Amino acid sequence: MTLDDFPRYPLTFGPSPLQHLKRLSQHLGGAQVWAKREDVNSGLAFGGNKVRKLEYIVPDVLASGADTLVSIGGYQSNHTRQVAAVAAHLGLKARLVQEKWVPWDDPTNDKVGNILLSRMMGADSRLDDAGFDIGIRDSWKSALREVEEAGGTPYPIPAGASEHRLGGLGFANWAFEVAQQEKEQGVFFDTIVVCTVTGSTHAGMIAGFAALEELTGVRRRVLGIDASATLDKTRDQVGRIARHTAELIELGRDLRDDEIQVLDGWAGDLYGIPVESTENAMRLGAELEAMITDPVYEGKSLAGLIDLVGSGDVPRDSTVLYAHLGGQPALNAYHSLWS
Ligand code: 5PA
Repeated sequence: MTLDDFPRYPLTFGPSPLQHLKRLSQHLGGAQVWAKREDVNSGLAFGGNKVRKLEYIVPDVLASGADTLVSIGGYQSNHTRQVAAVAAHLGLKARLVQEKWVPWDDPTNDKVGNILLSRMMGADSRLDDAGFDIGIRDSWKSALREVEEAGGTPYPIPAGASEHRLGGLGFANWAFEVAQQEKEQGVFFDTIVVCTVTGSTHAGMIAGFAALEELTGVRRRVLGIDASATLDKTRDQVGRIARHTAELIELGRDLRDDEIQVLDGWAGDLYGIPVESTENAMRLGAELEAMITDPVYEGKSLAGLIDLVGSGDVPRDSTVLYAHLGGQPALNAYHSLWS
């Protein structure tokens, strides 16, 4: 099967917009920086990267006859908010496990932003004290069991929809969408910068751009910026999902090590806690471009991009694409950064 053979259930507006960040590019004085805006990709509760992943998972949900999507994330998970949105859109129920992934003291952390939106959309969102881990959790398995015991039919969606057989397809397709937009707009991105935590966004891109390379012979750098602060786990998960997705779309060769690059240096010590470079990047994006990023994910990958462009690691004659994956609703719980 090639990518086109997998059914895709439309949840997005269509191709997400590309935007040349001219003022940021000028400020950095190096490569030209563009963004591809997954933060405005859908009308479903502000969209984001998970909506694209779910486009390839929903056909399997519908075929399974399930009535309840069961998923997991932190209190301010964007992923669980997007699962709640897709459930509402499809007329299904959502049971969400929200763990205490971030030791962030804001008293509104479990009340505003993403979790508020999930509750508004009718999701059964329950708090759990467990800390951050991108792996498969017992709390999620118990939630699946509880739905079953109550007579429901659960459909399991792991954290970030990453450890799902089809989790990488949404962003494998993203690579082809980029190539099409490049043709239409007369631009070429030699470098892609993307935030990575549970891994299937970056992994899908790796598989997709590898498939494009087979067709065109053109190589690009797809740089994942770690925001998990558990680098080994994320690196391992990205590699595994990239190889699995490459196999699924019949790439026909193994991935090279240089195709799987998860870069360290901008996550800080803990997932979900911004550091100085995060706040500076968030400020720069907002003040120069009115491009709003969050302190958990996109602020950290933007910080990575800023340093890579500023240091010349991404050379002056490059055109770099920043994948903006969404995440702004969590900002409500981080108001103290600006007050
Ligand atoms: C998330 C993830 P991956 O998990 O696919 O690596 O994506 C990282 C990422 N940017 C990047 C934003 C805005 C994200 O929300 N969020 C998770 C969540 O629970 O919200 C899966 C962790």
